[in-house]
Amino acid sequence: MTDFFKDIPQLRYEGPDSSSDFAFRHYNPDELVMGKRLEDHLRFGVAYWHSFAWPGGDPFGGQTFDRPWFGDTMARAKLKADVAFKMFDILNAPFFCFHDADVRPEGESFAESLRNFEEIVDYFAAKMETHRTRLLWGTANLFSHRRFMAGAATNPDPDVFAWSAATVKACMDATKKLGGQNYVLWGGREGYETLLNTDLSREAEQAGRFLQMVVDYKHKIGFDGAILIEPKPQEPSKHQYDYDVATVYGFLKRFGLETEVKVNIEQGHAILAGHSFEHELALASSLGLFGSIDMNRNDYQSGWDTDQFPDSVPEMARAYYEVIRAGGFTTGGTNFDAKLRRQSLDPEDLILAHAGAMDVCARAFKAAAALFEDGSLERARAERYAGWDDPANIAMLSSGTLDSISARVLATDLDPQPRSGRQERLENLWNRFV
Ligand code: XUL
Ligand code: CO
Repeated sequence: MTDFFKDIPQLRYEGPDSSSDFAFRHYNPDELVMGKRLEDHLRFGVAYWHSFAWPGGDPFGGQTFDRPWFGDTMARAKLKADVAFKMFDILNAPFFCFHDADVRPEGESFAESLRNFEEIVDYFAAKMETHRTRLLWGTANLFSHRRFMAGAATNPDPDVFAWSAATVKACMDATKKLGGQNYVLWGGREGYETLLNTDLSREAEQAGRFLQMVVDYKHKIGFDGAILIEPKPQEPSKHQYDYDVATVYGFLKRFGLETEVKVNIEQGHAILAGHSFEHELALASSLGLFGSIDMNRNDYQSGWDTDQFPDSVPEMARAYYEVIRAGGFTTGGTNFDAKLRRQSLDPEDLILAHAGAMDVCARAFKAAAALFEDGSLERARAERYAGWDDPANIAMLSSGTLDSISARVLATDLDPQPRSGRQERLENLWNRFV
C-alpha cells in the first residue's frame, strides 16, 4: 500500500462557505440538475498520464517531480496504480483514462511489453472490484517512443504500421476487459514535419485503412463503447491530419466511418486550431459526432499546449451549454487531460488541482443548465429563424429551384428587411446566469 497522500481525507461537498481546502464547494455529486445527478452529468475522469506518469519536464528542463513510483519495473508500476486508485478514492472520481505506456514498463520486445501491460490490466481489474472508479476510456500511446517519430498508422515504414495496429488491438482488448466506455485515438504524430519527404495521399489512405480496422475490431470483439478521434491541429507534428472537428468529419466521410466514430474534443486543441472550445462542441453536435471532452485549457499567451486545469467558470459555462444542447454525455465525460505546473511538487497539489477543476466545472455546468432551463436563449434563437416555418419557405428549401424562386421574388416584389441580431441583449442575458 501507499502513504503518498498521507492524511489527506476523502473530499466531500461542504458548500460555498466551507473553510477547508480539501472540500468541494460547488460539486455535490448528488445534487439534482435538470432532473439528473450532477455526477452523472459531468462524469469526471482523471488522466493517468499527466497525474502519475509525467515527470514535470518542459522544452527547457527535465524532471522536477520526484515520485516513489518512477522507474521501469513492474513493482513500481503497481505502486503507481496503488497511488492512482488512492487518489481516485480521495476525489471520489467516477472515471479514469490511460494509455498503455502510462501504466506498464516498456519491455525488450513487443511480447514483453504486452505481458507487462496485461499484468497491470489484471491488477486494475482487481482494484476495480473494491473501488468505485470506472474506465472512461483507454488509448494507445503511439507518439512517445522513437519508433513513432514519423507517425504510427501514417508511417512510411510498414513495420511501424503493424506495430501500431498490434498495440491498438492490445489497448482495445484492455479497454473492453475493464468495461471502458470509449476508446480514443489521438494522432499525435499522424502528420508531417515537412512536405519535402511526405506523400499526403498515401498517408491518408493508410490512416483510413487503419481506422477501418479499428472499427472492424470493435465489432468483432463486441466492444459496445464509442470509438473517438481527438482532433488537434499541430504539436508535436508541424501539421496533424486530425486538425479540427471539420477536418475529422471530412476524413470520416471519405472512409465511410462517419456513423462509426465520434470525437473527443479538447479545449486546448480547439484554441490551437484557431477555434473556441464551444465552436468545436457545437459543430460536432451539429454533425452528429459529439462524444466526449478533455477539459484542460491552454495559456492564451504561450501559444502551445500547456494542458492546465480549468479555472474559468465563464469559459467552461460556454462549453457546458453546448454539451447540454447536444443532449449531454452518453458514453463520454469530462476528462481532465491536465498537468500540474512543474513547480507544483507536493502530493496535495495533485488533489487540489482536481478538486478546484471539479468545482469550476460544477459551477459552470449549473449556470449553463439554469440558462438552458430558463429557455430564453433557445427561444431567441428559434425566433430568429422563425421565417423558415412559413410553408412557402419550407417548400423553397425542399423543392425550390433558382427559376421558381426568382419568379416568386419578382411576383411578390420581395423586399428583405434587416433585423437586429441582438447580440448584446443575448450577452446580457448570458451574464445574468454566469
Ligand atoms: C495530447 C492529448 C493526449 C490525448 C490522449 O495533446 O491531448 O493526451 O488526450 O492521447
Ligand atoms: Co487530450
